[in-house]
Amino acid sequence: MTPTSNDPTLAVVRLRRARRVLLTCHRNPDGDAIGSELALAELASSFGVESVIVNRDPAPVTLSELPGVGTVMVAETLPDDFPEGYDLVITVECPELERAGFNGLDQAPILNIDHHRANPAYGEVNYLDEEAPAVGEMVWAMFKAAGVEPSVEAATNTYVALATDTGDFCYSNARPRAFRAAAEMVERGADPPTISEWVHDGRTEASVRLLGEALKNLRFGCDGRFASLAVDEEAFARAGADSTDTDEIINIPRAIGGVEAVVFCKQWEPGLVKVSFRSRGRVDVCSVAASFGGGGHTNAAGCTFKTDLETARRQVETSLTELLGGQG
Ligand SMILES: [Mn+2]
Repeated sequence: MTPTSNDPTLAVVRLRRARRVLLTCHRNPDGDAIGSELALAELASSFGVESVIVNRDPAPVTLSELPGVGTVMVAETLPDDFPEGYDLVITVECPELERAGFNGLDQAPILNIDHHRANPAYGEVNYLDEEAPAVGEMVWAMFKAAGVEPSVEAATNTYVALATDTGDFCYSNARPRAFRAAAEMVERGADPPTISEWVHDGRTEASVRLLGEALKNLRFGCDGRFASLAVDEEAFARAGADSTDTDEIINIPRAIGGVEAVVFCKQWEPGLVKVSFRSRGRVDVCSVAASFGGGGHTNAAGCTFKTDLETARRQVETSLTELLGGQG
């Protein structure tokens, strides 16, 4: 029986015991993943614990202003001194260990920190809280449990995590707990207008061109209750875009009146389709993602298909039709 708790104390105790930690997160990291990693690195350092952040994929350019983001390494394989040089791995929101995209992570003890549904607690210690609005909020709770005063940088990074995962405090996970943590982060120096500018106004030209490509084939289902978008390799090439340019595109059709769910299918390498879902209120897109082997949260989820773009798109559209049809 591995220790599993939604209380930050176990995680704090385990981190304190470490000497050198490898921090990593899921592939195609978002604001919650990167912000949480950076804040965890600061917490580790306050304990005198060394840490190295290694991710499989680069962060989107909208996160390039985050304090300390320059220390995040991107690599296809684990560092040469792994596992010998480390006595702990921390996985940040990886509902399965494979999500990190590295082989051999389990050669060191794992502290598993996540707020996704159905994380199987694969770590030596598991700090899991499905009710948490963001992992950044869970990391913030670790600072408090440890009695460590977070710096402006930690407040900023955890605020980025929280603001991006709650859709600027508009998704259904924007409950009092999210606002309480946000208030504390702002008290500690996080600056919402600056952060909003980083996250929303730091887009690349390529990402806007990719939006144009995606909108060309916008279609609807269930009498306009869901919208569907797709971009294939050629669209990525025409836009000059890569996997880091796909952020935010899914939120555009979500703003259309009457649309309750959006699916965005992306194919940037042959035979592999990444699918993202967003929804409103009680429309549970996680259940759709999970039926295809993915996961996430009620209003934001994802899955992967090993097939061609149109096949994947048809399958998820059929599932969304069933989901929304069932909810009448
Ligand atoms: Mn998250």
